[in-house]
Amino acid sequence: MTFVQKLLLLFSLLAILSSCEEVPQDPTYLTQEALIPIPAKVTETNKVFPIKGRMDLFADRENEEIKKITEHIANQWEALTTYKLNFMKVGSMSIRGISLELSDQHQGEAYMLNIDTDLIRIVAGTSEGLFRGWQTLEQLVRLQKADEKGRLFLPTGEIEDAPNYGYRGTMLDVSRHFFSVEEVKTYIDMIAMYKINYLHLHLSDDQGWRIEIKSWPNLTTHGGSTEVDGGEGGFYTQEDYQELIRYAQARYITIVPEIDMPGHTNAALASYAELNCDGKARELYTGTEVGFSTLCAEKEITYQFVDDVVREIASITPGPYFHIGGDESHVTSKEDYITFVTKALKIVEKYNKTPIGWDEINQADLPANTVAQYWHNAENTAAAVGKGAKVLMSPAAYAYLDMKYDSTTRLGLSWAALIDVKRGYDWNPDSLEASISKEDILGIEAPLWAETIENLSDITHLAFPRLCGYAEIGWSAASQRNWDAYRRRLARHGSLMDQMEIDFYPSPLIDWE
Ligand code: TNX
Repeated sequence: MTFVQKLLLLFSLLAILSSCEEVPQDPTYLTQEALIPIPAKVTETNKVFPIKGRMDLFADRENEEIKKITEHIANQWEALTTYKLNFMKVGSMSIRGISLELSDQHQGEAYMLNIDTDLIRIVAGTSEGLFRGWQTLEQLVRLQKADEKGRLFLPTGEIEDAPNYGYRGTMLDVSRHFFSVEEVKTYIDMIAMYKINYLHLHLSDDQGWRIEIKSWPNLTTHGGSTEVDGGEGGFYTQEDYQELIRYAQARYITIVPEIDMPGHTNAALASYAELNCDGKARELYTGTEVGFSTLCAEKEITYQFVDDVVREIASITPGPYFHIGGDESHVTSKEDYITFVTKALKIVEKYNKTPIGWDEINQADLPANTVAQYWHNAENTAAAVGKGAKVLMSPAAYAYLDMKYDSTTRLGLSWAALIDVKRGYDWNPDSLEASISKEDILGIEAPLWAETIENLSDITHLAFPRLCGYAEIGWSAASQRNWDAYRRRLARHGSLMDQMEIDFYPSPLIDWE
């Protein structure tokens, strides 16, 4: 042993001795923690891990992905506990800490989180899995209350966890009302707490075009200049969009861009006269009707336009998906619709993205890996499955975040249903429709349309707490889900949402703590 090693050993021993101060004698119960989504398996060892003072974070920081995770964890840990974490190599000597370990025992997002009295281990097969384990640990820390002496402890035990579906998403409509980069970032932090891993941005609609397209600049300068009720609108530059992508990526959330076509295109039709069959530019629109606009399926320029838009967005989108919309094209003839959607899907493929469309796209020829997003028509969806498509479950009557909770809700719409917190939680994507079975389902997505919402607090009032339930449907197996138990866990998330400044709807169905 070298002199330095001896010295280190001495320091460690001294630190261990000094840390032998009292810890609570009462047993702890990791199995009783109100985690959402509920993990696959929890076992408890009834001791405590004290959150205090100097702690180390062991990880292989030569791995770039893991290095980014360690920085994220260190920032969050300090914000939550006021304590700093020291970065250390895996296996180095230490007193107390958190270690991140890769192991081929796990795959994808699966992870193991073991909390012992002086070491917390997160083990996963991928960096994504390590991050999911951290998200569970973060939530556990947030759920703890300090004791009379102001001390914080974590309950010890082990969590083995893996997701039910690989796609657990939410959609934000930034077209009907525009939301700033800062607002979307804050929302990303909130949805990350519940292991949501896809954020679908509805970037264009009749009321506004929200993403810069360099080859068609009027789309944003003119088409992005207003919103529902005539507010000033706005748009993301390509840099803004990439900043959102990076911010989401650091939380292991993938952005899915949507350009809604051939209907829901008034903002584009107002910006470029040549996209209209009659060659006349439309007026900008600030109402909330749907189904009155269409791109001109017969014109060559239309497909040049689609090609440019898809090419520019695809080139700055690292995620695998591109959403072409395709809903409610009530003024497009069926023949034109099929022509248009078939061509648009091919263009998405040409730029190496997997196409997603609302369930109406079943009418077109679908490339083999297409995703049909089920929102209102199960037959359409089943027909798409018959053509080889996978399904994203967004049934409006259960999963639309823009539906009112009850008839007194100030914000939101009610055309599909009133969706209280129980209705939003208590359904099963695998058995909702006889014609859609589990093996066809890619995952679940809860869309938030923005006709009635104008700011972050409006967003969170409709999204929370229902999104916590959709996150659990997406992550936890059906056998783990139970309304009564969920209701009690959710009650403990009131203070967690307060902590995160989530202005949620305090549903009377929950006995908030
Ligand atoms: C239907 S859902 C729409 C949207 C509206 C929404 C309002 C879907 C694919 N289309 O254009 O915003 O209802 O709830």
